[in-house]
Amino acid sequence: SVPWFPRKMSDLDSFAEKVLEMGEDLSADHPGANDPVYRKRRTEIVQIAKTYRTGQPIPHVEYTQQEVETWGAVFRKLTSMFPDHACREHQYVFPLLIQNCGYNDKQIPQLEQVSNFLKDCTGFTLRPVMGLLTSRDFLNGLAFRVFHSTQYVRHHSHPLYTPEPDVCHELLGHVPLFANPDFAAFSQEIGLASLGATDADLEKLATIYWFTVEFGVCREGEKVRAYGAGLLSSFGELEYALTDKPEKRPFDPQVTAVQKYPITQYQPVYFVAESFKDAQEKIRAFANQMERPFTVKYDPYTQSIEVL
Ligand code: H2B
Ligand code: FE
Repeated sequence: SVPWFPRKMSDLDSFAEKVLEMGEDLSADHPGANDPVYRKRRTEIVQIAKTYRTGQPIPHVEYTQQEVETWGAVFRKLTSMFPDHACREHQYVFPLLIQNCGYNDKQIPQLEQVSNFLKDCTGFTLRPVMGLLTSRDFLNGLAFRVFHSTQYVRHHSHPLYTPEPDVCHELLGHVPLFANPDFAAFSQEIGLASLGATDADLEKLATIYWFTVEFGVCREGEKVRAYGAGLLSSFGELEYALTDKPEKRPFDPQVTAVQKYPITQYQPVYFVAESFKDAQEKIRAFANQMERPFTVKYDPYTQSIEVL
């Protein structure tokens, strides 16, 4: 039988409290695990995601001075590297985020303002999330051009490190690319393929997501540049990924989907996309050969999925 999947955007409301970990609890090796003040603050911020429902504006978070300083350290470090490491689409959008969304090192941009900006660019919106969702729920959101975004900040003891997504990773790594029409279409294509997919196919799509949206690199003439958010939000791996040390293979969904990867070390292999349009077409072809007894189409007027 076909796994349940959301048919309309408001069906995503059912994921709100279904977090895997780090929603209200932190795993033992998290830098903030033994800091009660940090944990209390996390609990406070994730209440927004817990009670958020489709169509509502995302409530404002009044970030503390300590949180803003952590963001500032990440912002300064990464923005110094973007000119030589980020793909051209990221570099095109970044100044627009500075102008329109209050991106700078003195304040943390608010998800609501960023979401409205993305909506104008590509129809993507952000939705606050308590922590990690299952791969299925997370990818299903992309079918609606909805990106689940954390709103809390990593622990201040390690400003340049986080074992999980935080608002710095979302805003500096993911958001700029979702403003690009080709990248938005590519991301939605992965989301559409995930709707009602078998567990085996879902695993493959999650791996493809990992090697593209998180750790993807793309060709720019002679050079290779980063477009994956995991790279764009990690100064160490961003530097390393573009050297000759790791292997670079051409992006090919059939091959990429079964590549093994470590999650706590730098990647030994990266996949190079020729363009987001080319990558989207390849995902569509991949989806067509999946075992799924129907096809899906997104209707942007009703924000719902047609099943054919
Ligand atoms: N959940 C959240 N909240 N953010 C993510 O970036 C994320 C997730 N990534 N769940 C998913 C899993 C990813 O690792 C793939 C699709 O499994
Ligand atoms: Fe991410």
